[in-house]
Amino acid sequence: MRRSLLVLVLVAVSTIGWSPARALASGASGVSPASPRVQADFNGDGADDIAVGVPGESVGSIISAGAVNVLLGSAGGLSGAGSQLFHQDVAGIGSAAEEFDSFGAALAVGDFNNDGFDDLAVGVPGESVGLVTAAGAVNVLFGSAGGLSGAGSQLFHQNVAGIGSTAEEFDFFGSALAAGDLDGDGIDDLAVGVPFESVGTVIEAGAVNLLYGSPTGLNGGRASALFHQDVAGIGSSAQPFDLFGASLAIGDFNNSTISDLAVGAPGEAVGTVDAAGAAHVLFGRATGVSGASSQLFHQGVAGVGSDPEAGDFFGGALGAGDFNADGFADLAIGADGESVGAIPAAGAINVLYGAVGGLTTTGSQVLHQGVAGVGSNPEDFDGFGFALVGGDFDNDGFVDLAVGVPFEGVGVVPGAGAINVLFGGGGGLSGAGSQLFHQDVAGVGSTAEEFDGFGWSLAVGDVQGDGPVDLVVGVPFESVGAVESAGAVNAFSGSVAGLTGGAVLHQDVAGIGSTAEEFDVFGLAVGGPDPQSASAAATSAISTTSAAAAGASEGAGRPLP
Ligand SMILES: [Ca+2]
Ligand SMILES: [Ca+2]
Ligand SMILES: [Ca+2]
Ligand SMILES: [Ca+2]
Repeated sequence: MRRSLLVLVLVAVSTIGWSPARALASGASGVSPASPRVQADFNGDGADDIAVGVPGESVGSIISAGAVNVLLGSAGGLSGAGSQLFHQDVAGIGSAAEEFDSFGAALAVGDFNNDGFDDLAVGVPGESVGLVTAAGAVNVLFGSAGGLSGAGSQLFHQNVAGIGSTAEEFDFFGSALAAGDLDGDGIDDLAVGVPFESVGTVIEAGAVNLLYGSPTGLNGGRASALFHQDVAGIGSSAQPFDLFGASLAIGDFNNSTISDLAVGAPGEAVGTVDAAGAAHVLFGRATGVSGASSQLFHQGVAGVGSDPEAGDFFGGALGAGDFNADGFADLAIGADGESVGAIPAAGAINVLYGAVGGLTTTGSQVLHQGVAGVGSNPEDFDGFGFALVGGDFDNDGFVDLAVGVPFEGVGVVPGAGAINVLFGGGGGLSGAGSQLFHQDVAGVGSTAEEFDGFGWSLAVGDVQGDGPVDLVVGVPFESVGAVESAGAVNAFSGSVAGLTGGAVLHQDVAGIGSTAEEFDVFGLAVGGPDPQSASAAATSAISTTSAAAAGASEGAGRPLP
């Protein structure tokens, strides 16, 4: 298969969180959410909690209905103690568990009803709406002193009154999610990626539904909005397989005090170059988000490094954070299909910095494993940049960036996966002092095995409640004992010295609901509260989210190379 086609297939499968192949392989969808608030957690105890998507989970005998395990933070770090299990057959949660719903393929955390407890949005991209197969849906679970529950939960899809467009087959609404306050009313809002939405007759052009928070939850106040490339002010135009909405991130890129929405379109053709990819910035205002003055970036725009090439999938993952601590949020854009020199799909990221007026190409960077200080080397199909998340891991006031490299070989073990951690500073991100982790690094639990997919998904939160931001790495194809692709997550702790390895958590760990079963793909998506908000030194009003990636972040059923 030609590389570009291969990558396209990989991306398509990985971004949707569901596919027919998923029953055989597993799924992929990546999303990490955030909300601009200090100490955001579901039960309000001061330690951030982490949601782990298990979209391949069977509910009873219903295969790949999907579930979410919620793991609670504490001074000792993430553990199974007090954890919760949710799926669509839990009381109060809308719809019902059905085959290939893939509940948990994407996750986002925010306080959507402004009661001080974080709430959880769960993507269910394979959900059928009425008789419409895989139109997709989102369940919203609300937090309380007792943690998350099904009580008062909300269910959204495109046939709900007020939500734009209509539910159509294989839209996969809910493939990517991001939370943040996009209208500055102090209440978090939810962006929902619908990358396979048809715009008019243009198939898989993609769209984003934006639901605003209110004291009564999402969609209770300001009217929801629908965005795609044919909306006035938004760059380019809707073309087949643009996959607009495959990834999402939120940050205040123009430092206006109101957060803005970054949208990846990794399938975007640049000129005649297919799937080179693009990323948009839609600005938040007190009147809500609109296309006015929006920005469009891709490789080939003056000042943006590298050139657009087929299958780069620029925009397959996004990670926001103020890497240079100047008050303007910055954006890392994954291009996991990017060739480094002659090395295909080694992967790279472009970093664009915030300024008055939004993101600027001034000082922009291209970073990959061939850059000085960045661990490992670029190799065929590493997929560097498949998942991204920002967090101030060393608590120095500069947001740092974790980069998933889920297909990295470790020694002679193909596809075991790795992450590179790049630290922020006055000059922005750099390779200086960067860290490289995989499961054969001392202190990191488990062992690197073929196609574990370590680094497929990433989430951050101050799970210890001690200041430095902590990291959770999804390893969805990890075998638990002899159970293949049951999936696991590796926890890391932040400190002034950077990250160190911690617990390995999966469904056979005491306290964690259900049991490890084949192709559960626990960890295909992970979600935590706002990375920047957990750092007192960081600027306010920044949320970070990484979404599904290409060849890999928030997804399922992706065939392994
Ligand atoms: Ca809430
Ligand atoms: Ca809001
Ligand atoms: Ca900045
Ligand atoms: Ca830092």
